[in-house]
Amino acid sequence: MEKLVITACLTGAEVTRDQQPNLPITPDEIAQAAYECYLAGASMVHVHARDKEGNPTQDFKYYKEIKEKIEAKCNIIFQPSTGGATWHTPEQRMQPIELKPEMATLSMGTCNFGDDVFMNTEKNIKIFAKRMYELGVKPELECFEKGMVDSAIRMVKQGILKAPLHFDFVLGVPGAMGAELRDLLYMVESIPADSTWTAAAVGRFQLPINMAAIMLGGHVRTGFEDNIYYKKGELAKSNAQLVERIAYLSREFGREVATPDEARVILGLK
Ligand code: KMH
Ligand code: ZN
Repeated sequence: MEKLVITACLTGAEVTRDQQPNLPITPDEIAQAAYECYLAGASMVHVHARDKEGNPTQDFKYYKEIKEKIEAKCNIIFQPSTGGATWHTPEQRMQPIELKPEMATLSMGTCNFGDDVFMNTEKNIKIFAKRMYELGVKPELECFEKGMVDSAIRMVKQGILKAPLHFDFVLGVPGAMGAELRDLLYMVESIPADSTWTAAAVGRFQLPINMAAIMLGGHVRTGFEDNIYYKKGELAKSNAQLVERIAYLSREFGREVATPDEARVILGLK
């Protein structure tokens, strides 16, 4: 089976230090966490920036600083968020694309997100996608619902997205698709055959969905953005601890873990 690409989602926009005392927040902390995840077997980091007060920010300058600090330590793939927090404007959310990262997230539709609405109109998805392709950034298509997969397929036909696609199924968000095995299978069976895909799931669903992805030939996203626990009632010590477990389990199943350069080939990055 193809080697496993592990993405570490280090910080997210929603988790707080009160919930997870080891959450990386400053650019230095995020770069150090990225490096530890790289050593543990991650080949990509999904990054959300925080400002000096620890609040989510999409400000270009924070992403630039984080990118440079990570690149000074290792060659892990830097994948900034364009999702930001639910209250960020599309203009704010787009800023990290200007750094020309190899990949950035592109959320493929609107859904409820806890008590909030995560707004992604078709018009804005197209604006985000256009700018990404202009700058040579491959989108990772964040799909919180099956309808978002269908939108991606439609947008390939419209010439807005370019195959081969790379999907990230984010399951178990309250207000969107669940995170049972059948939910993942439905997503996997719905994408074009030449696509690559990663599976992420929220809270207690993270590990079982990650395990299923390893066995199904997909790739894995783990980290504090989606889940702060190592197991029930026990907070994880670090993002790297979660990555280490995935790398170990994958190897136990006979599936080697990709280096960043191997992941670049698998994901079709330049
Ligand atoms: N924080 C969520 C509202 C992404 O990074 O692209 C959106 C999100 C998706 O995390
Ligand atoms: Zn994110």
